[in-house]
Amino acid sequence: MDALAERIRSDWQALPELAPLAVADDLEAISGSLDGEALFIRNELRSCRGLRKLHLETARLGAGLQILHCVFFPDPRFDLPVFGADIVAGPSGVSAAIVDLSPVVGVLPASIDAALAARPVRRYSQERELPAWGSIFSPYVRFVRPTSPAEEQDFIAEVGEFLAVLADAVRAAEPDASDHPSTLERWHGQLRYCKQQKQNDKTRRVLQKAFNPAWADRYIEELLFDDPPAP
Ligand code: BLA
Repeated sequence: MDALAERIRSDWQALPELAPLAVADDLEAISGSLDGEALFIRNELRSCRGLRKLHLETARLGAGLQILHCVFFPDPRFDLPVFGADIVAGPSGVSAAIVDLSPVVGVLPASIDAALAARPVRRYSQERELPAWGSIFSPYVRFVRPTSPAEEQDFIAEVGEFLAVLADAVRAAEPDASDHPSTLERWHGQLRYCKQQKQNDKTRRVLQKAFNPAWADRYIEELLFDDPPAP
C-alpha cells in the first residue's frame, strides 16, 4: 500500500501544471473509531493540465482493513480516459487489486490502446472476475489477488505502466472547445463512469459500517464519485 501510494505521488509530480485542488476541511483527514478500533482516511487532491481531479485516498479502517483508492478524472475537453486503481487488503493480505485506464466514450483513444497493448503480459496466480457494473472498464483492466511479494511488485509495476501511458497522452493532448460535441460526449461518459462506480455496494457497505449511512452517502456523492461539473 505505502509503496504504491508513493509511486502514485511521485508519478503525478511529473504531470504538466500540477496544482493543489481544494478539499473540504472535514474530508481531508478523517478519523473515527469502529468498535474501539481506530479509523483513518487521508485524501490528497490535485489537478493538472488535461485532468480536472486527481484523487488519492489512503485509508486504514480498524486493525484489519487497508484501502488505497485512486482516480484521475480527465477534463472533458481533452480526449483522455479515466485512470482508476483500488487496492483492498485485509489481515490475510491483499484481496483485491485493480487498475485500469477506462474509456469514457466506449473505446480508448487509439494511441492509448496501442500503448497498453504493447505492454509485457504479466500473469497472476489469482485473476478475479469483474462485477456487472465493471462494464465501464477497458479490455486492459487488471483485477487480481496478488498472492506473493513478487506478484505485489508486479502489480505496482503495472500501475506505473498505466500511469506512464496516461502521462504521455496528457502531454500530447490538445483541448477541444467547451461546447464541442466531443467534449459533451466525454462529459456524459464521465457521468456514466461515476454512476457505475456508485453501484459498488462493497465500498458503500464498508463506509456505512465504519461511519454511518448518511455520512457514507455524502462521502461517495461529494468526494469519491461526485458528478463532473458541466464543461
Ligand atoms: C472491491 N472495494 C472493494 C471491496 C471493498 C472495497 C471492501 C471488496 C474487496 C474484495 O472483494 O476483495 C472498499 N474501496 C473500498 C472503499 C473505498 C474504496 C471503502 O475505494 C473507499 C474509498 N473501486 C474504486 C475504484 C475502482 C474500484 C476507483 O473505488 C476501480 C478503478 C474497483 N473495488 C473495485 C472492484 C471491486 C472492488 C472492481 C470488486 C467488486 C466485486 O467483486 O463485487
